[in-house]
Amino acid sequence: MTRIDRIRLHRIDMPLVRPFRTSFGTQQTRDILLVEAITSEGVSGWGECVAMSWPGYSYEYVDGCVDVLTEHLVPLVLRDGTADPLEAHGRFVRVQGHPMAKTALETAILDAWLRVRNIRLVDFLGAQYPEQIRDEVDCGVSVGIPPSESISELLDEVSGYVDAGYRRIKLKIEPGWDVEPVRAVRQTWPDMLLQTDANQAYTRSDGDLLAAMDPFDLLLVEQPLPEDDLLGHAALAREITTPVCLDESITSVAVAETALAVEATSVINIKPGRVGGYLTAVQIHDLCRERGIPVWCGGMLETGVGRAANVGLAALPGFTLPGDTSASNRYYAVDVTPPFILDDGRLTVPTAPGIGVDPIPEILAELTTWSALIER
Ligand code: NPQ
Ligand code: MG
Repeated sequence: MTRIDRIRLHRIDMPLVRPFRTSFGTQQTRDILLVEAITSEGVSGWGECVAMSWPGYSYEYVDGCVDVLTEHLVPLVLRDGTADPLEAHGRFVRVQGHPMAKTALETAILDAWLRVRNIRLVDFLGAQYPEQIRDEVDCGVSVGIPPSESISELLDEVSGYVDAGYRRIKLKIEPGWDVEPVRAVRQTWPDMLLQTDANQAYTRSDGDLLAAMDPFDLLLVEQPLPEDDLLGHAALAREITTPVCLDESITSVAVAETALAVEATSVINIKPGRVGGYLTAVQIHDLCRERGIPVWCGGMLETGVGRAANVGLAALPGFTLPGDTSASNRYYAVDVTPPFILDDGRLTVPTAPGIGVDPIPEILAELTTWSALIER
C-alpha cells in the first residue's frame, strides 16, 4: 500500500518581473515554500504555500508555516505515513487556523495520491459534474498601483496586458488611487471587463467615495473593508451599485454561508490557500453554484506549481468569471515549472495526472534558498 515516507520543504526566492504594489505593501520578489510529498513508490506530489514573508495579507508568514508544518502538520502524516488526502484533511482540522500551511501539505499528498492512481486533479475535484469540466480557463490579470502613481504608466501597463489577450483587468485601489485611475482605464477600454480590489483599505464611511466608481460599469469591487466586517460590507453593498466581492473575509464554508446570508457579498473570490485547501474550495464552489452566486479563482503570485492546481480548480463549472490565473510571465521571467502561456486569453488545464506539472530540477535548485527533509 502507498505510504508517504518523506516530506521535503523547499524554500525558493523568485524575482518578480516588476514590483507589485497593493494597499498593504510592495513586493519585489516572492519568497515561497513548496512542499514535496514522496511516496513509498518514489512518486513525488507537490503543493505550494501562498503565505508571504511577513504577515501583511494574512497572519500567516513563511517562517511560521515552516514551523507549523515541521512541528505539527507533517508529524500528523508521517506518524503512519497516510497517503489518503481525505484522512490527512481530517487530521489537520485539529490544528487551529494555518490554512495556507495546511493547503500546501494537503495538496502535495493529494497530488501524490492522484499520480499513483493516474487521475487529474481537475477530474477528482469535478467528479460530480464530469461533463461540465472545461479544458481551458478564461484569464484576467491583477494590476498593481504603479510605484510612480502615474496614470500614464498605469495605462501603459494595462495596454500590454490587453495586447497579450487578457479577458479581464483588475486594478488595485486604495484611498487616493481609485476614481481617477479607474476612469482613465474605463475611458481607454470602454468594453473591457474591469474590476477593482481594495484589499481592505476603506472604512464604513467611504460609501460615497466607492459609489463614485459606480458609473464605470465595474464587474465588482473586491474586499473594500476589513476582513472581519461582514455587516459593514452588507451596509456598503446597499449604498453602491457595483457588486461587492469578498476575498480575505472568506476563510471557510461557514463564513461563506454567513456572508451570503447577510448579503455582504454577491460574488466570491475562491483562493484555496485562504480556505485550507482544494477540497474546501470545491465545497465553497458547490455552495455558491447552488445559490447562483458566481465565483472566480484568486491568485497569490503562484509559481507553476500553485498555478497548475488553480487552473484545474477554475475549470469547474461554477467559475463563471475570469480569474487571477494569469500566465507565468505576468510575474516571472523564469518559472520553476514549464511556463503557463496565455493562448487567446486562456490557459490550458494540464492533461497529466495530479496537478499535471513538475518543478524542473535544475531551476528548482538554482532558486532554492533553504530546504529540509523530514522522514518517518
Ligand atoms: C488579492 N492577489 O487578490 C491578491 C493579493 C496579493 C493577484 O491581486 C505577494 C504574495 C504579494 C501574495 C500581493 C492578487 C501579494 C500577494 C497581493 C497577494 O488580494
Ligand atoms: Mg483580493
